[in-house]
Amino acid sequence: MSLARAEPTMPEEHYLNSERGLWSWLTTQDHKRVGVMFLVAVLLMFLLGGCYALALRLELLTPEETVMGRLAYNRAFTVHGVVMVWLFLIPSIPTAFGNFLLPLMIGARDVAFPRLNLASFYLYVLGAALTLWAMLQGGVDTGWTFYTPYSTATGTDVMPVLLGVFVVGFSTIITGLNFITTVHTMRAPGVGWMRLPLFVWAIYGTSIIQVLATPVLGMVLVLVALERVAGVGLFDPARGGDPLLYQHLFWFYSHPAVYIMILPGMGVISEAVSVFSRKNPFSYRVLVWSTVGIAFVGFLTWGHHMFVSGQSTFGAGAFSVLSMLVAIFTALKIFTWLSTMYRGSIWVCTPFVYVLGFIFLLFFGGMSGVAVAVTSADLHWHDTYFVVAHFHFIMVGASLMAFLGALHYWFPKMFGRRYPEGLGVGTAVLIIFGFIATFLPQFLLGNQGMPRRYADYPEHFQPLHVASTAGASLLGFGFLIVAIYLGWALLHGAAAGRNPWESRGFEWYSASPPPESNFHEPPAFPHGPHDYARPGIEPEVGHAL
Ligand code: HEM
Ligand SMILES: [Cu+2]
Repeated sequence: MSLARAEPTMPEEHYLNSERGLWSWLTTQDHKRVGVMFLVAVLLMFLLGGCYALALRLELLTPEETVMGRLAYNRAFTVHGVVMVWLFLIPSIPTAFGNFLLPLMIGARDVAFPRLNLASFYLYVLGAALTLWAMLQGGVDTGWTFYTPYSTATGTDVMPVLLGVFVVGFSTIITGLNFITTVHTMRAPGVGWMRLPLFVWAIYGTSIIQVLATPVLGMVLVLVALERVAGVGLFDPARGGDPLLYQHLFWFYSHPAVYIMILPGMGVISEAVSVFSRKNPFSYRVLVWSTVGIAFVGFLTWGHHMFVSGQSTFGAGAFSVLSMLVAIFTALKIFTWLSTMYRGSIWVCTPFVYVLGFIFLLFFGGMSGVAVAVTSADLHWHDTYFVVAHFHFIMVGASLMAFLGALHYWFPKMFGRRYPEGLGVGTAVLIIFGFIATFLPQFLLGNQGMPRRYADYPEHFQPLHVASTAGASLLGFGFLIVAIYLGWALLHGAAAGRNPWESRGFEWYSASPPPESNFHEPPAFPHGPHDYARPGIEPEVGHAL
């Protein structure tokens, strides 16, 4: 580092201040502003879902009633699941970071359809409002999966939730179409397919799943609604229907949907591993093709949610083997990330701690996935806390780690400021530790036979539940610290400069925060987005503006 280098400064005009006033935000067509609005919205949903999570853990502190009765518990876990899955995890990384970064990362001025992008945000807000309205009406007790025939029979207010999730689905489809079109048509000269940043590949793969799978969800929600209001008899055995038909349709969407939740996170990690090891990815192609592979095979494994539904031995075996295939693609990614780190010059900063958390927890969650994909083992674990632990390891442990990693990695780009690095690293460690304390005991609980979705339990399960609740408190405390220091950094953080991580990624070619038009001059990228090792190219020095 030379002494002559100037302290970074904030650019005078950027997308945050180019136009002022609430109205200019609400009517904006700038993908960056839409991304920031989505970020605020999904963070609010995360806060809400998180409060419910803490309430659930509090109830489970003692074997008998602690803070709520059984009916209230059913409604609380439904709100928690619905909000976390449908309103937080599925939209989070694509809508917030995808919107903000995708055009910057391919050197484009905006997404292909900026107005549609804004419409997608309003559809999301409308859908979320409908869903949450049902809560005010007393809540719903179906769980996030809306299994029939219970969801068509329960007296709680299911209709607004179905409608809300249906509308959010439209938002997802529109965003996916917009991203696919953007990647196909708006890449700057020189940004070929095999030169796309890995995050863009991940968002592209996710968009394809979103566009192909979400309509199935939309249809099944409409069918449940029809069953409720008109009693058409598709799912209700009393009317000659078949509840298994519901489960097939639901999981035909919802298994691919779990990859909507994890693929974008894998994209974040692929970027960050390379930057913070200062190395090219061990194999760019493996990372790309495993993304495509996961997007494809993810459609063929839905039956592993139905091993105990009486499906044929052949069916169960086929779904079991296909599930393992997805695990192989995931393992290829993990192998590639670790090989990228191997002998790299590792820079341990906040996003990198989240990267390590992600890889470890994905590995653990993935292995437990392989375990539950073994049909005979799943007979024992199905509908127990073992499954709860499995999907939380992946959805919270991995997807959420990636979300937090993305937030810390791109915060300087989005807002032009830095947060306190030491506090960031310390809190990341605390969060990972809190996470493990929360969910590791749940594997043991499940294995001992603790069923999911029960408010009360036999006394001998209590010690493990207490451990889990204690972990959840740590986790909640960790998020609170993150909220505080990021909020502080937003207003008072030091200027970050254009490229504080000295990344080769294309998004760092623009100022931080970027100008309204993304780049001051039409971008020409002299190297690939992960070219750290090519001789003759010095790492970008990005401290000055
Ligand atoms: C990588 C991302 C993954 C995510 C986000 C994920 C998520 C989930 C979720 C949400 C559930 C529970 C659904 C419910 O009933 O509420 C679940 C269950 C299950 N997962 Fe995963 N999973 C992932 C990976 C895997 C892998 C790699 C496998 C197999 C190799 C797998 C196998 C299973 C099986 C068999 C079940 C059903 C268990 C049961 O209900 O008895 N998962 N997963
Ligand atoms: Cu699945």
